[in-house]
Amino acid sequence: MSRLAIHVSDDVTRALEAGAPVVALESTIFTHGLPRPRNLAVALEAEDRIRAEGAVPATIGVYEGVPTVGLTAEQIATLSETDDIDKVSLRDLPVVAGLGRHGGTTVAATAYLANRVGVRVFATGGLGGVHRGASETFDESADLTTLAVTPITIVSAGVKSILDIGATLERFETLNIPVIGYGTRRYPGFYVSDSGYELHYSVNSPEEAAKIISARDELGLRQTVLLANPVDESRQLPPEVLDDVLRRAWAEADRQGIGGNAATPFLLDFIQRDTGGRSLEVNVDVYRGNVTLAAKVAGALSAE
Ligand code: PSU
Ligand code: MN
Repeated sequence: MSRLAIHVSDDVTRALEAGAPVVALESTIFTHGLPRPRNLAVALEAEDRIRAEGAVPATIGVYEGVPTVGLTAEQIATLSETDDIDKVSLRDLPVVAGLGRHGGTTVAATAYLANRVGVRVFATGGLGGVHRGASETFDESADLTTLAVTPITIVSAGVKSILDIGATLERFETLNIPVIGYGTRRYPGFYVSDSGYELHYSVNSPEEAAKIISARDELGLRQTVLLANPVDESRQLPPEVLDDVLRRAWAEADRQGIGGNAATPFLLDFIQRDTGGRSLEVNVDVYRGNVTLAAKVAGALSAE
């Protein structure tokens, strides 16, 4: 796909030319991850938060077949309300673009498009990774292999809670993807501030993060730098609540014979209903924190 096949909004183009801070946002979070009508509100609020930090938001998705960096509010609204919209990882991108369809881009596809046009920082909620039972099913997110060849920085609160977190951290290591805790040496567990796994490195400021990112670039390394930003402990889902709901959600999925691609929506929906919407509020809080930190890191990078 030629560079010209990607539409970049005027706002984002100007910011990139000026070396001003830009933060990429994915669209799967509002096309597939969050329920309507909250999805649209969260997507637009994320953009406002980035602007409030003095950066330019670049929400990324596929609109009528056009991979777009910097969707308009109207386009975001349309995508957030489209039934059965495609979830677009990297392998889906040429198909959805070629056939002129709408699509919500995953972390992998968003990182690819952002990096391709020169956006250096990307905020999301949770990353894809290794699914439970992957040693038999081979079900690993293409986020992993894409981040191994995409020199961007992603702020997340860990990986999706339903994944095999230990196995995912092993894959990050194999793929040479650095994982840096922000203000912590514990890997965050998305809904909870500590997944139970330790990290080798942490930073305490956007400037420190920017130094690592610049070093990666100067060394000519192609791997994403992952900044792992935990939700504040006072706002997390109580860990015992998460453990309990995950156990029951997995048991119910097994009982109903739900696996493969159907497992994620089933499990996330189970967690949301079972916690009476509490997990949704934590999900939104997690995202807010990541968006704000990403804008600060983008600011520190453009000040270097
Ligand atoms: N986290 C969630 N819900 C989601 C995702 C993350 O709580 O839907 C999305 C992200 O866009 C991520 C993608 O990149 O799921 C990974 O999906 P898969 O495992 O199919 O690659
Ligand atoms: Mn999969």
